[in-house]
Amino acid sequence: MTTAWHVLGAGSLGGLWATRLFRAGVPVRIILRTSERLADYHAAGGLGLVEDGQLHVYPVPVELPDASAPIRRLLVACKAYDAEAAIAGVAPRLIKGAEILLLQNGLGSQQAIAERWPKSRCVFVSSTEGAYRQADFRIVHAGQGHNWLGGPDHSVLPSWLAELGAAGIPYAWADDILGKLWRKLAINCAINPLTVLHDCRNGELLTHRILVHGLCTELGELLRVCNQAEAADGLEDDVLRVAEATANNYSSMQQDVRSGRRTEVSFLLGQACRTAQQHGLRTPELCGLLERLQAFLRHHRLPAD
Ligand code: NAD
Ligand code: KPL
Repeated sequence: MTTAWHVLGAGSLGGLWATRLFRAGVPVRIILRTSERLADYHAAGGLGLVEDGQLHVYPVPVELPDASAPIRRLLVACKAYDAEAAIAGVAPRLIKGAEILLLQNGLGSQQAIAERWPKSRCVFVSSTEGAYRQADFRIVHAGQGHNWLGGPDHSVLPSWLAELGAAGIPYAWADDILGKLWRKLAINCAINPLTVLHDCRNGELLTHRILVHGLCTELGELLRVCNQAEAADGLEDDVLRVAEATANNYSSMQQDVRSGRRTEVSFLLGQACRTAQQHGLRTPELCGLLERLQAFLRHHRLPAD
């Protein structure tokens, strides 16, 4: 029998994955936090996905964390700061050797989870797809992108990758998933905090090249001391390319701040600064940026971690 995918976190990215898997005939179950959320879900009539302006609602089965069925494959699509606690809520149901796919941006949460559940097989995912919530259980597929998947221990290719292909989820296996995650983290560190502090779209950073250059220089040094030399190569050019390609967009951190939501700063710039400190590397531009960003967040009564 085909293994069911349990999806923890029915938000933007979790909804995008769950609906595509479900409509391809892959068994999927969404885990909702409370019976109130379960009632809201049934009232919404299912999980809606808007693609090219067209809404389709899919009756993806839902359950609570304390349901009885064992979990063999868990897709964790919560924010980085919620992921570990969310898994802990279903941990008694994880079978030995269960696969845990982690969709979180940044770094830090994945390692904490892999250490806490060593009997599970963690797969890290670096996603450049774009989705947002129009309403509860209504997801808009906003940007085409790609998903890189890989094991922290260079593990063998999982057999279920074909299910992603069948579901139209763009993917590739990455032998060097940590390099991919570090590269994305570095790009996010060079762009996202500045867009918050300057209250601007990504493209405006092209007029702040000296600031971007200083950050990219330190990020490149950090990647090299972390044995991620490949992720450091051409970083600044890539940051400028991304800022130009997404010139009219607001970064995800800027959107979080504008909507009064907690940011993932601790797993992005915070992680970069902590790692630099652990390696004894001085990164005054990055640390100064983190201090200014945290002061800004506190001033706006948002968590600074
Ligand atoms: P989101 O806020 O839209 O969704 C997260 C969901 O997790 C929410 O519905 C929340 O209620 C749920 N959740 C939290 N704790 C839970 C628990 N204990 N049990 C069950 N559900 C729980 O977030 P998102 O935008 O989908 O982002 C998820 C991750 O994917 C983040 O790390 C983000 O950076 C990354 N990411 C998102 C996008 C995107 O376009 N949205 C793209 C790339 C990467
Ligand atoms: O990933 C991004 C984000 O907004 O989080 C981009 C816009 C690519 C740059 O950091």
